Parts: sequence; structure tokens; C-alpha cells
Amino acid sequence: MTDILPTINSPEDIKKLSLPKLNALADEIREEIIRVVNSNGGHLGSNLGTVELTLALHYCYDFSKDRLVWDVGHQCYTHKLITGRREQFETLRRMGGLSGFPNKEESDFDPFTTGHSGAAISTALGLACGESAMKGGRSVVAVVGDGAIAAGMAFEALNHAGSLGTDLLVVLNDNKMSISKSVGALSGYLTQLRSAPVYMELKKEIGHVLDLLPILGGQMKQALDHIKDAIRNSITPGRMFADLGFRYYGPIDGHRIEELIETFKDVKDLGGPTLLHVVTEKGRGHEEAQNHHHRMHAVAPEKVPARPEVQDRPGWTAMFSEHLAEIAAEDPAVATITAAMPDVTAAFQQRFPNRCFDPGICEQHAIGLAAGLATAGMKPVVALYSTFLQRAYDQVFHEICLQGLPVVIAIDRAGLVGSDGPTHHGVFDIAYLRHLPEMTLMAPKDVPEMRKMLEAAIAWRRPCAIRYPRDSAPEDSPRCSPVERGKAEILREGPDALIVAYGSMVFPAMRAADMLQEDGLDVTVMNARFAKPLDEEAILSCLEKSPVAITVEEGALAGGFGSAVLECAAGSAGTTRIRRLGVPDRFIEHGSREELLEMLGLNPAGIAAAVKQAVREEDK
Ligand SMILES: Cc1ncc(C[n+]2csc(CCOP(=O)(O)OP(=O)(O)O)c2C)c(N)n1
Repeated sequence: MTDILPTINSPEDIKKLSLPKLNALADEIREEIIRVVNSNGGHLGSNLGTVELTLALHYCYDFSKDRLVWDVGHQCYTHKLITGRREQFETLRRMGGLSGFPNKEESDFDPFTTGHSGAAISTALGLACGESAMKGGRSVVAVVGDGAIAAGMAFEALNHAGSLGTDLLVVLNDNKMSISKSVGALSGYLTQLRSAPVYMELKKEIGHVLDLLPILGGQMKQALDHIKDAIRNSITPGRMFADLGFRYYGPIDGHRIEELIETFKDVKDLGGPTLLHVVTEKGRGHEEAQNHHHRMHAVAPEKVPARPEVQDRPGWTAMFSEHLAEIAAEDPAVATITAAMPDVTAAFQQRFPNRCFDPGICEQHAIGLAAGLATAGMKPVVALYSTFLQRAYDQVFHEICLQGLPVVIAIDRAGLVGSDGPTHHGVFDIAYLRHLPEMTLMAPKDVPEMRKMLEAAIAWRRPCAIRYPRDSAPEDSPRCSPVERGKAEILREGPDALIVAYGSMVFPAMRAADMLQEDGLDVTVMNARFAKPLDEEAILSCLEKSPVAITVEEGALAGGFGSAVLECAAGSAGTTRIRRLGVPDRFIEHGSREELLEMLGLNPAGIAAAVKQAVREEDK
């Protein structure tokens, strides 16, 4: 029974509602989020936790001019529902539909297109500084979770904001959880803050009394401000934030709209950097999401039948962590690091918790930590999603490659990730790692090859990265030759064309070869295995024998694997007969992985069509 939500066409409509109606609206919004996420998939827990918080924010501010920046943005569904996107909500995360994250193309209410953690305080501070410099007069609010606030970038921004004294409200949305439980000393500190309710009442009273003290000018005002701050700090448990230059308020109950509204009204015109600590419950209103935070952080869409070739096959991620755990059972020096994505090393974590490090959403630190572990004689394997490894590019250069350290980077979700969209597609890693001296880059076609690559990478004692996609692992191929550094594998031979495929594209290339055979074309398929060092000898020799060649990669064409082949051929074989298939130079929208692969011609039919076209052009 929804009767209020259909009347909400803009946040102005929220402001007209009474408190009971706002609470009823919160219930309706929860129902709508659960309904749509059940069918389309999406971030359930975080969105159910921020319903009242979002309503109260829109009630107290005017975000058609004020600015609201969500950290990550995976909690923005209520915001979408009440900022004119209710009717499209049905299309959430579907190709051509609403994005699952804030998106500046979608709405003026979204100042940024986001999906990565830790950035909101920085970008909000920039907005606030801009407002102050341009005398714009808009308020700026950043909402950041207790997991994301521990990211380096968030800390850098807090540090800067506190020193600038710019007007900025940071809402700390504390639900005690990241994807799994929040980790780190800061998380312990927030627990202490949460457990001091009586203290907070006292603080609130004294805060009011302090605010009643007369407003004075000049030095007297400064002196009084100091005294007020000293009293506040000495009686408040938000000391750490206060020491960083923030006024700290809270913790308040993030599900009591009345209290939220009162507090926002109180803090809105305070001036200077303010941090409001709001306690919410992840998954609120949905029993399973309330009790299984990790599993229900993000949920898959209603069961769609899997492609026949991957039906009932385990995922690459699970296979990786199981094989790594097996390797670690034989070698006590092997350790893993992940950054708040516990699934990527789950099997390892279960068996060897003492050798598994999770510093939270801190990719830069994760790489630095690996450098230290490697120097101490351990064999660290850092497992990160491709898109999040981007956050640690310089650490890979400076802390690992420049030192020539034996760190293995497992690049999970390398390629098109599907409905999370452009913030999450992992398509740049080949390009941003390929030019780093000392680095070895490889990608397996199947799980047995991944196991061999992993063993080899750990044994080589040098910087290595292995990429694998967000997908079910394909059926193991009948043979898996030994993995030799910089050596490719020829899977089938034919005179009509050469397909050089990398990693996840090897199986589609083999299927394309089958299709081509039916059309009378006999092609060679090379499993490149390495993007660096490239098997130049094998590639050049095959190029000589083939009238045309197609490189296929699930990554950006600019600077990617195909570029490496072109560079290799430029010296001797010539490049005119080489075509490249991969991700073009634009951000790829959201959609299912299958839809996106098809759109980019990275499925068997697309590869076969590209080969045929190349052959036709060559024949002219
Ligand atoms: C740079 C980066 N690393 C990892 C992630 C994956 N990620 C998405 S949400 C999330 C947890 C965020 O926790 P918190 O800020 O507490 O918000 P909550 O999910 O609890 O609402 C993580 C790790 C990400 N989005 N960006």
C-alpha cells in the first residue's frame, strides 16, 4: 500500500509532510527498494539503512542548490526516489536504465558520478571552498560511512578541512559495517563513541548552554570560542574529530526522523567544519539483510538462467582463493592482503587467518603493506578488484616495481563487471600496469592455468599481476602446458587468420574459431598468457604466416594488450594486417556482462564477425 511515495516528485514535496507521514513514507520507500532490488539486484543493506537520514537531509536542505555528496554512492536509492527519478526506478541497474550509483548525467541532484570509496569529503570540501571563494552561499554536505571514513583519502580531506575551517557538514553514517565488519582502530574508536549515550545527553545540554552565551566581537569572541571549544572537547567523546578541527555532534539515532531533523536544523548554520555522527542499522526493515550484513550488502538480480557453458561452474574469485589457500598450506611464507573485499580471499582467510590482512578500504596502504611483508621475507599476494587497484597505482610503481619486490597482485573482476557500471568496470589495468618496468602481467584462460600462474608468480620472486574476470570459470580445457614466463600457447592452427586472445577472451576466441570453421575459415588461436613480457617470437612467427590477425582482450584498447602486439609488430612484421578487439576509448555504461560483451563484439559471434570482416578487407 503506497500512497505517499507516488506523490513525491521532488524534495519540495517532502517538506510539506508531517512527521507521521514522513515515517509512513520511509516504510513505503523501504518496500519499493526491496521490490526493485529483488528483481534487478543492487546494494540492499546500505540503502535500507539510509532512508530516514536521506529524508531528513532533503527536509532540512534544498539540494537543488545546496550540495549533497554521497561517499561511494551505494546508499543513494532513497535520494534517487525523491529527486524526480521515481518512475525510472524500475529500470535500476538495467542497461539503458538508472545507474545504481549517483550519476551527474542523470540528475542535477548528483554533483558527481561516483562508486569508489573515500572521496566524498575531498570533493565536498572542494565544493565548499568554491562556494566560499565565489560567495555562492550554498551549504555542502558529505555523507560517509564508517568503513569509508577510514580510507586514506577521507583522512586527508578531514585533515585539510579541519585546518581550513571552511563551512562543511560531514555526516558519518555509522552502521558498524563496511561490506563485512568495519576493521581497524578507528572502528574501535567509533564503538566507544556509540556506547556513550548518557555522556551525549550531557554534551547536548551543555552545548545548548554554551550557545546561549553572548555573541561578542574581536578578541573577546575568539577567547570565548576557545573556552567553549575547550569545554565541549573536555566533555565530548568526539575528541579525535575535535582535535582535527571539527565540531563533533552525536551519536544520534539515524532512524528517528524527528531527531535527525532537529539536529540538522541545529548544525546547519553553525559554520566551520562539523561532523555529525549518525548511527544507522544496515538492512533495516528486511530481516535477512539485518542479520546477514555481508551477504546482503549487494544482492544479485532474480535468478537469470546462466549461459550453458558456465552453468554450475564456480566463480573465478572462489577458485582463486581456494587455490591460493592450497598453495599457502605448503608454504608458510605466503600471505594475503585484501582491502575490505573479504570474498576475494575467503577460503584463505578461513584456513589461515593469521596470514590474511584486511586493512579496510585502503588500497594504497594494502600495496605498501605488501612491500613491507615482501621485504621481511614473506610472499604476499594482494587481491584487489581491478577498478580499486587504480587507487594504488603509484604504490605499485614506487613501493613494488621500483624496489623489484616479489609481490603478486591478483586482479579480481578484471574486465566488464556488469550492472555496477563505469565506476566498477576493470578495464584499465593492462594499460596502467604494462608500462611499469619489472612488472610481469598474465591472464589465465581457465582455472588449471590460473593455478600454474599463481605458483609460478610466487616462485619467480618478482612483481607479477594475474587478472581474471567477474564470471564463472569456464570448463577446464583438455590440456594445460607448463607456464613459462613470457611464453604463449598455440591452441589451434589454421592458415586463414590469427586470433591472439588474452585471458578471459581465449574461450570466446576458440568458440569463434569453431564458428569460422563452419563457414570454411581455418584460423590459428593463440592463448597469449602474458601481456608482459609478450611472447614476441611466437607472435611474430604467427603474424608472418597469417594474412590477417585479430587481438582480443577484455580491457581498454588504448595502451592495452593489442597495443603491445602492435608495438611488437611495428619493428618487423608490419601492423597493417592487425585489428584489435577490446574496450573503446569511452566509459562503458551499465548492463549485464553478457549484454556489454555482445555490444563490444567481445563474444564468440563478435570475434568471428571481426575475423570475417578482416579477411574480406584483406581479400579486396
Ligand atoms: C576504493 C574502493 N574500494 C572498495 C570499494 C568496495 N566497497 C563498496 S561499499 C564498501 C563498504 C563501504 O562501507 P561504509 O562506508 O561503512 O558504507 P556501508 O556499506 O556500511 O553503508 C566497499 C568496501 C569501493 N567502492 N571503493
